[in-house]
Amino acid sequence: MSVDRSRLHIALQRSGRLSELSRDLLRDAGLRIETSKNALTARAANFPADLMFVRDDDIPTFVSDGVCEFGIVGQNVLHEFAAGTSEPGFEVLAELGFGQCSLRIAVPEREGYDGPRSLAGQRIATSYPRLLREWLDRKGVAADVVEMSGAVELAPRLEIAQSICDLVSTGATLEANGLRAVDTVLDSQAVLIRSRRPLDEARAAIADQLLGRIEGVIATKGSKYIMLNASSDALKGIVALLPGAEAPTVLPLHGRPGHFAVHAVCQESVFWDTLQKLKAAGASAILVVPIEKMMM
Ligand code: PRT
Ligand code: ZN
Repeated sequence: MSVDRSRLHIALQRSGRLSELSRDLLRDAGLRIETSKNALTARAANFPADLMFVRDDDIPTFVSDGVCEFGIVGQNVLHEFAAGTSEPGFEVLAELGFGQCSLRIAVPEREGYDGPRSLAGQRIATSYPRLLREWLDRKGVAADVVEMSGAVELAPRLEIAQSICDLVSTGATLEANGLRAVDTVLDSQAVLIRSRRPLDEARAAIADQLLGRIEGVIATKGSKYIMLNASSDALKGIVALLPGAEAPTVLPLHGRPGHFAVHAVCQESVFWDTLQKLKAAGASAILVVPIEKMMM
């Protein structure tokens, strides 16, 4: 596969928990991506970028080596990779708000746990040996790390280890295996990373464009546009109630002296109880609308 150096290259997980959400993010950023089921690469039809579909574990290497300028990967995979390198060849640009999970220590349900020192002298099975080792060192605990590439939660039952360190989201897998989470090594979500290798001017401009769009998508997801009417004496209290709104626009209402329309972008969700508080503070005709696109 030859790499076209006039285009950007973005490494995404080929198939797994992050695949669809990563593609959705790029689609929301306006990239038209047409893929066939088993394709290893895809071209954005309307933007100078190619996607490379790889195993998530390979994404930090691809980006560090400059094979791909951008990548989307879980912090768990990224930090495990970085723990083994002196100077990682990537930088983290944004947290993406999906793929949330935690790397947790879990012990058999009936075992007691009195903090990290309870693990001293144990064998702990994990697919994240470097992160676990760093955490144990930070806690000053001497324990054996047993590396497994999968099915870590079976280790205590198979007597390969006494406890485990594995990713957890709902906790159902731990429960099904008679384990309980007792400590957290890392909280994780998907992040956008960028290679530290310098780009020529033309591609640096494309990279900035892509980044601006992705930042816009992230900002849009958590934001709402809110409109309401208020009298001048209620204005101050109402503006203070608007969640995450900076500098709202206040416009006089035609034909209603002393009354104003307030428009604001709220950088947080607007819940029903906020609307009730706004109403109680004197707001009327309250409208909350989704934002489709945003560029800061
Ligand atoms: O083939 P490839 O190497 O690309 O994929 P993979 O099998 O290594 O990864 P994949 O697709 O399972 O996960 C990709 C990324 O999703 C991970 O690196 C995390 O960043 C993130 N993620 C989010 C998770 C989970 N949630 C998660 N629950 N990754 C794994 N799990 C596992 C967990 O370890 C448990 O065994 O899913 C199982 C179910 O979890 P519970 O707690 O909901 O029962
Ligand atoms: Zn993987």
